[in-house]
Formats: sequence, C-alpha cells, structure tokens
Amino acid sequence: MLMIAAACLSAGYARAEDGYDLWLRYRTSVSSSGAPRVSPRIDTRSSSRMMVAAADELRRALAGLSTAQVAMLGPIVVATAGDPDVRALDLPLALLGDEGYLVRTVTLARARVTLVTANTERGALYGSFALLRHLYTGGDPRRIALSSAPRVHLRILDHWDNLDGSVERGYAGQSLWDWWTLPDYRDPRYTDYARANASIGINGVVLNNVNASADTLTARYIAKAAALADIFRPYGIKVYLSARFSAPIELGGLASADPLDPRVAAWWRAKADEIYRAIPDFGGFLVKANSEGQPGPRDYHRSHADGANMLAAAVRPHGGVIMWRAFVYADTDPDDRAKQAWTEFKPLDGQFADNVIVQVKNGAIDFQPREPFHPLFGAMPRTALMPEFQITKEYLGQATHLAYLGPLFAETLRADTMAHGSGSTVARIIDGSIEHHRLTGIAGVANVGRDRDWSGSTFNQANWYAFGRLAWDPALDPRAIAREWAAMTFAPAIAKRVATMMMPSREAVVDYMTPLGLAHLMATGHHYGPEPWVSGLKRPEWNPVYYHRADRNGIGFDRTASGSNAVAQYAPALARQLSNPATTPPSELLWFHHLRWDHPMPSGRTLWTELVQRYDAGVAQVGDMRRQWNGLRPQVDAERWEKTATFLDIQAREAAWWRDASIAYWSSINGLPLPAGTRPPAHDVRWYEAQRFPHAPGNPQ
Ligand code: BDP
Repeated sequence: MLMIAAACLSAGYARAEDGYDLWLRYRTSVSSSGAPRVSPRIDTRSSSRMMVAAADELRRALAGLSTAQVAMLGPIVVATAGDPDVRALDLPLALLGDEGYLVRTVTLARARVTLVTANTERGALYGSFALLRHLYTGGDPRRIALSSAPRVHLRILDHWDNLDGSVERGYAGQSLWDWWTLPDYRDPRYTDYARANASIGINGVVLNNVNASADTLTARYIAKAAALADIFRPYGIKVYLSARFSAPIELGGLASADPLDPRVAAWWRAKADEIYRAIPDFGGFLVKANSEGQPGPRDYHRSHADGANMLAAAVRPHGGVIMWRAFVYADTDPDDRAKQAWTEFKPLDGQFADNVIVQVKNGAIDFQPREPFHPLFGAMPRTALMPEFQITKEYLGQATHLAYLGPLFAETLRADTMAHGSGSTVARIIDGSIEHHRLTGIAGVANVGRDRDWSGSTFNQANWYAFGRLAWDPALDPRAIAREWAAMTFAPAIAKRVATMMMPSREAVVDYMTPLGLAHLMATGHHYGPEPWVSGLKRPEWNPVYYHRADRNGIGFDRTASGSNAVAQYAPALARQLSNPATTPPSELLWFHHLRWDHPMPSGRTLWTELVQRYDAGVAQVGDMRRQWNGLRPQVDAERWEKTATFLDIQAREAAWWRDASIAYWSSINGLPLPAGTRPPAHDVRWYEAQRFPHAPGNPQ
C-alpha cells in the first residue's frame, strides 16, 4: 500500500492535472505545486462580496508564486477611485469608464505597493485578474503599469442548455446547471465557472437554449436562475434567459402571442416584473423567433421589430435589454439562404427600441469553418448589432479536433464592411465607434459542460478564453491571446511553441473540410463528418448539394448578379470586388462564384488541382501539429498531454476521412482524373456514403 502511494507521488500523481483549473492554474511551471509559500498582504478596503472575491483570487494565485516574486510585488491594495489614497495619486481614471482598470506600482504612505484601482468595484475585480495574468505570463512584478477598458459593453456567453440537462451542440458533457438540485444545491463549480468568466471579462450569461422551453419562465425555474444569479453577482456577471415567444399561450393560457395584443404585452410585463423581483439585476431576454420552427411575431404577420419592442417595453422599467436574433431563414422563401436575414432585417433599420440589440451570426449561413462576414454588419446603421460567434465547434470537429478559433473571431471582427468608407470594420461597427450606439455587445455560444475539463478538451478551453479576450477588446491579436492562454494553461516557457501549433489549426480544418469558400458539407443532423452528397432532404437548404452546386462542369454558389446576387447586400465597393473571381479572396471563392473545374487559380493551378491540394494541406497540417505536440511532451503534465495526443490522433484520422470522402465525391461528379501525384482516396464514394453515426453527441432530439 505504502509502496503504491510512494510510486504515485514520484510519478507526479499527487499533482495530476485534469484541466479543471483552466487558465487559472496558478503554477508557474509544469512541476510547481501551487502550495502556499508565503502570505502576501492584500488590502481591499471593502468587504463587499465582489472585493472579497477579488481578494480570494489574489490570495489563491499568489500562493503559486515564489517568495521572491511576492516580495517584489509588495503589498497589494485594491481600492476604487473614491478611496482618499487613490484620489491623492491623481491617476488617469476618467477614461476607464465603469469596467476599466488601472494596475500600477505606486508609493502609498511612503511604502511601495501594487495598486489595483478602477472607478468601480467591478473594474477593480477585472484589474485583479489582469494583475494575475501579468504575473502568470511572465510579467515583471516590480514595475507594473497595466490599464485597459472594454470596448464592448455586453460580453455574453450563450448556453444552449436544456432543462433536461442535455446541451444542444454541446460536446463537453451534460449541462453545467443541475436544474434539478437548484436552487438548493449550489455546486462549487458554479463559482469556479464565474471566476473563469470574470477573469476574461465576460459579464453576462444566457442560461438556456435559444430553442427555449416556456418552463424556463415558470416560478420554479426563475428561482433556480435566481440562485445562479446570486452566485455570479460578485463576479460581475448578469443572468439572462432565452424566452420562448409563445410563452403567453403556453404558460398564460392566452389565445395568442401577438405582440400587438395588449393582453400579450401585459403578460410579458407581469412576467418581467416577477423575474426582476427574484433577480433585481436580471439582464434581459435572448429571443430566437421565426427561425427553424420557433414561434415569433411573424406568426401574427407582425415584424421582428414589433416582437422585440414589445418585450423591450416589458424589461425597460428595470433596465433590461432584448437580444433579438437575426438568424432567420424561412421555409417558404426560395431565395438564397445567405440573403434572407438581410432581406428581412435591413428594412427594419431604425425601428427597434433603444434597449434592443440585434444579434447577428458572424456569417450569413451558420457558424461554418469559414464564412464571409454577415452582410447585416454595416447595413443597419440605426440599429445596435451584436455579433454571435459559436465557441462550441459544431462544424469544426466538435470536441476532438484542435481548432483555435481566435483567428476565426478576429477575421470577422477585422473584416472591412466598407459601409462607411474603408476601415469600417465589423469591430468598429459593433463597438459603437462608427455608428455611435449606446448599447454594444458580443455573444459566443458556450462550449462549457460538466466534463471535468469544462470544454471537452484542453485546447477547447482556449476558445472560451479567446472569445472573452476579444469581446473585451476586438483589436487584440489572436496570436498574443494564444500565448497568454498557453502561458497560464501550461507554462510561460512553452507558450510560444504552443501558440505556434495553435495558430494554423483553424485553417487546417477549413482546408480538410470546406476549402476555397465551400460550406455546409457536413452530415445531416449531428454535423459530424462529411456528407457533401446529401440531396434528398425536404428543404433545399438542408442539403449540402444546395451549397456546393457541383456538377460535371464546375463547382460553387454563384452569388453574383448572374446568380443569387447576394453580393449586392454588401457595400457597393466591396460588392464590386466580390463580383469578380479575380478580386475575390481565394479563401471565399466558391462562396461567391460557380467556376469551371479548370478555372485558373492565382497559383497557376486549375481549380480542381488547387482544391485537392488544399485538402492535402489540411491533412498535412494536422500531422504537423501532432509532431509538434510530441516535441512538447517533456514539458506538459502526463494527463493533459495524453488526452490531447489521443485527440490529435483522432483528428488526423478524421482529417484524412474528410479529404478522402470529399475527393472521392468530387471526382465521381466531375469525372476528372486525380491531379498527378495525388494519393487516391482509401475507398470509393459509396463506402463513405454508407457510413452512419447514430447517437453522435450534441444533437438532442
Ligand atoms: C445551428 C444549430 C442549431 C441551432 C441553430 C441556432 O445547428 O442547433 O439551434 O443554429 O443558432 O447552428 O438557432
């Protein structure tokens, strides 16, 4: 027995890491233990729950630093702008707003201290986390000068969690919320979840699926939401709920949910009042209406603005907001799916109440590995818009594929809409700097579940992290974010190498799944694996063939004037560029154009040869990541290394599957020989077509 224990200890068992600690790991290397070494002096000058949370975090984190580092840091003072000592220092706090922070080495009462300050306690909490980030990414504890304020107000995680514990498009186990034992049992994980969010500046959480059950709005579930809100409050996080538009019928016994019916409006007002009695700082509602079978105002021939504004009036007296989704495509509308949200929403510009923010997916279809930015950005200058990203990787290999999404998020945020002259990037539209909206926001569909490592894999944690950091400041560099994350998640010494491995990973997925602007070729329903051949489903836009339009002569979706003319939804200068294959970025080519298989590419190759080459590049990149990960083995703890290595093996196998199935299918359509030197697919297309994956996760029926 003793011998076993000793063996476990020497093998590092006592320090086994399972990813639970996320980037709040508070160890400076793989081998440091995190055991308290020295008690630093922390003076928060307030005993509010928020300041207690900040002090707890500082204490916990400083315990992982060396005695020398803690000594260099000196005492830490956390105080808001009203504190007389802070006032005397005359610091530049004005521009920090109510969430920004300033962390500095200063002299207070003749002693050198590290001061964390802000206009509000929430800012001071964020400043405390910024200080820890500085220290755990290798920053100097002696001379600290950090300052930052978020550029976007609502930084929100959308959970697609159902009341039965399942998670739509969730690949990290059951819902984190144990609805059944709430509100009584307050799992300590809820607090750890809040800490993680606060550390990256997330200040709102939508608790339930956009395909919402009306039960969420019953007194029983409001009490459960209130318990979570209470746990999250000291971490600066507000709770929101997805609202089912027809709830007045289902819960209220009304005959209709017509937004212009005064009884309906009164029902929602009473419901909002009830929620705010239980959750005084409730954030508001997120609504998916008239989308994929959900009820909405269109059922009563009212507009999306009518629906949103009616709800907005209900939450307005309490300071709440309505996040109204623009993810609509009607089964009756035969037009290009990519055009439908713009067609429906653009005419409503200027009609939404000022506590409504329209939530627009990053691209016009659906969270694909790559999509051009959604044409609504820049097209509704009199409406507050917030982008919606999908952190959970429904279409990017789900839990097992390593795809760092920082570059995907940044690509959308940096895209130039040209709507207000060149340089009117999506980031500058949505942060209010161009269109001057008071209400600004960014949402990400969470990848968090009850798995021990929260996100299904260590590297999926990086996507949660990157989302928060970019929501705070959309101008941040995704590579710098990857390094920061890797330094804290593993160790500063390997951060650069880990980031180097992460950076091309999303492009690799694009290449082996949907290269050159292809989209939505995934299997039906669960979206796991390739099914570009599917053509028999009821609605045209459910079929991959709708998106790629491949035939003997060519491939791609003509969205120019000779096709659906979706390009015309972009600003004229951009539309002109996108109308011509020669001035369309090759990465978006087949999104906008239907081209012959022998279309000459800028590389000098034909389109067919280039396509095959992209598949090969994607597969090769995964092999490369796997090799790089091997090289990192000595510097990563065994448990996290092994799981990642195994997942990379799965990814390598599945990347080859995607490549082979796709090439087999395209060649069955175009009848062309494989480009010289190409490895033939392992099987013929019929073999791939016969594969079935019942019970694939994330697809609750
Ligand atoms: C798609 C998902 C579906 C969601 C829908 C949405 O496949 O499960 O309900 O988006 O965003 O990506 O509403």
